[in-house]
Order: sequence, then structure tokens, then C-alpha cells
Amino acid sequence: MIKKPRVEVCFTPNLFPLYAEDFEVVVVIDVLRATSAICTAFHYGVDKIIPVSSLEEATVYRDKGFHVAAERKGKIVEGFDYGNSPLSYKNDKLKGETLVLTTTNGTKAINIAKDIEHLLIGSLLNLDAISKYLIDLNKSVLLLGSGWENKFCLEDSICAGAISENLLKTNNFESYNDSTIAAKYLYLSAKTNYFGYLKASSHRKRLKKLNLNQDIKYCLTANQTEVIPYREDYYLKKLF
Ligand code: 3SL
Repeated sequence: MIKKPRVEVCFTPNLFPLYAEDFEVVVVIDVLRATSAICTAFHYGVDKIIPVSSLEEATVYRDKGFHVAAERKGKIVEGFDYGNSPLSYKNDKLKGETLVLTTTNGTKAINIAKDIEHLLIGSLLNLDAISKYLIDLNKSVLLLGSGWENKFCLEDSICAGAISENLLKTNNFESYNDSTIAAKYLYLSAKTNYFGYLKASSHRKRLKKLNLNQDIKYCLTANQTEVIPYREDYYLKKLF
């Protein structure tokens, strides 16, 4: 019997080593807000994004004259021109340019998975587009939530549940892990009203305190772009 490719969910980056060796494809998800910002920046014409994990690396790029975005704890880091608000990339200021990005969790998760053959960027914004791409690719895929400082977070798990459901309902994929079942049920409970469902979630509250409600609403509105960012060498490009 031909084995079907698997789709599984890994809730946090520190669990990634437990899953990594079974997968040729990893989708990194940070709905609030890094992967939503990345999808938006590509949608509006950014050419390349270099994800870096530390502020030290970001500073080196800044001093060389790159455009650098740096976020920690939801805020733009002093001395940098850009942060992690997807809304700030909804314009053509960086069209054709390279952006260096460092965020609290999202860019770290991307770099943790850097040795995987196909590394893609997912969010609710490109939900259907990335699901379709993964269905066509027909390889085993791990959906990696960025979490918050290696702790579980709801919005990434819901998005992972949505993508895994899209794949599993084709009957061309299978899954064995309870994390994937849990993500599916979170998604099914949340799918008619992501914003309301996440009202008590830690990151929604954290961003609300920073007056970032518009960012939250935007990031939780599915299917606003068809772009699929992927890792090529040390930077991200968009496939479509
Ligand atoms: O953790 C991250 O990478 C960020 O997306 C966090 S924030 O939404 O910018 O606060």
C-alpha cells in the first residue's frame, strides 16, 4: 500500500527537534504578527526578507545600510526604523527592496527550521493559498507554531489546525499526533469568529495594551493574499 504524506502540528519551537527528522516541509506560523507581517510585506512588493534571531545581527545589518525591522515584546526597538506591524507594510515604500527582520519569536522559529528542505511561511492571511500549495506538493509537512517564548499560543495553533484540516479533508494526507487533533478542534471552535475566540488569549491582550487592535483584526482576517514566502538560502522570497 502506498503511504500517504503526513501533516502534523508542532506547537512550539522547543518541541521542533522531536518532530524535525520526519519532515521535508515545514511551515512556520506566527499569526500575531511576524508571519502576517512577512506575507503582507511580500504582497506589497518587498523583494527579500532576511530573518535574523538577535538584535546584534540586526544591528550589524543596520550599520551596513540595510532596511531593518526590529520588534521585542510587541514594540519597535529603539534605533530601528521599522517594527512588526503588518499594517506598516501595506504600502510601496519597500517595493523591490530587501528587509532584515528580527522579532521576539517568529524569526527565531524560522531560523530553528532553517535546515529543512522546504521552509514556507504561513498565516491566516495566506491560508487557502498555502493549503493549496501544500496539497499540490504532496509531501509530509510539519506546521510549526512560533508560540510565545517557547510557550503554547492559541492563534498559531488555530492557524495550524486550519491548514491541517484543509490537507486532511482531501484524504491525501494522514496524521498520527494528538497535537494535530487538538489543533483541529481549536480551529473548529474558533473558525466562525477568530477575533472573539481569542479575546482572552495572552497575545491578543498584550497587543491590545499597546493599542494594536487594528493589527489583530487584520491578522485574524483570513485569505487576504496568495503570496507564499519560502526560504531560499539565508533569506525569504515569495513563490507567487
Ligand atoms: O513574537 C513575534 O515574533 C512577534 O510576532 C510578536 S509581536 O506580535 O510583534 O508582539
